[in-house]
Amino acid sequence: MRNERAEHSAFRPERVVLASSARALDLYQRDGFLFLDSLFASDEVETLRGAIASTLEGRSERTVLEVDPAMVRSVYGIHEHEPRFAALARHPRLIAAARQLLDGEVYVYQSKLNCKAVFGGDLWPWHQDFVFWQKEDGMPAPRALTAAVFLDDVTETNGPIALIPGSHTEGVLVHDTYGGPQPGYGSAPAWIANLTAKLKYTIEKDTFVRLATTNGIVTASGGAGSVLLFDCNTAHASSVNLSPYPRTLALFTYNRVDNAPAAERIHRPSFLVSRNTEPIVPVADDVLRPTLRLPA
Ligand SMILES: O=C(O)CCC(=O)C(=O)O
Repeated sequence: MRNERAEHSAFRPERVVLASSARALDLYQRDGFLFLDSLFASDEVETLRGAIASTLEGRSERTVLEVDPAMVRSVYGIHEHEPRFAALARHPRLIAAARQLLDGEVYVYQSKLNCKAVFGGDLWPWHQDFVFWQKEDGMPAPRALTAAVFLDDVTETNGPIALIPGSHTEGVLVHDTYGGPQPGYGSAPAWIANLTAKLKYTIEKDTFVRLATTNGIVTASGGAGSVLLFDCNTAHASSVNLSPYPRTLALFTYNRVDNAPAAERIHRPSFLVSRNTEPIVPVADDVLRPTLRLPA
């Protein structure tokens, strides 16, 4: 018997250009994610790509390496340390989408550059994001989403994000908790288990098999400048980078202002959980155009 949902998995996510359209909202509510094709133009992408090398260069507590320490896995807090990423985090095209999909004012909860280095950038196992933010930081409700801005072309072989459509509708899924040591990370703080290929909370295998069998799996590939928005309860993962092409994503998690965790519940550093919960004031739409100066 043919399975309609599984057939869906043969296709990429449906693509729309405007996050504010009624069609976009319907897709997001149905699937738990939305793919915005070429939201940023090539000159805007070039501005952003100009910020990658310096962000990766320095090593600080915000840098997470792969088990192979020659490769950077992620750099956190990019919207607070790099003017071009600060502008992107407040870009009206992202803020309009986040406000529309979350139905309220938003702030940046977390930001990061995820590198997926050539020939080996490591995987992200199947997980949901909300369970981390609920358990680790006390986020009250699943009213957050992540915008992944493609700074490289994302293909089927350089580690695209894979998602299970409709998985967000089941809330927090049955999950496994890994509390053991993080191989390769020595004496790193406990929160490293939220950021590595050996994640603390992963979707339990039978639950994953049931969902993947009934709903299918889609991968979000597309050109640089495209944006994937996904709900904090959408099951997602990514594989290793098998290719000689980098896959760099700038990810911004937007949380609804009225869903900020209580300050006394937050113990992770501010580069993992932003303390500034004021509603974002968007910048000008052309802020990333090369001829313009970025705001201080
Ligand atoms: O960058 C990726 O491939 C996945 C990132 C991810 O799963 C996450 O940030 O929760």
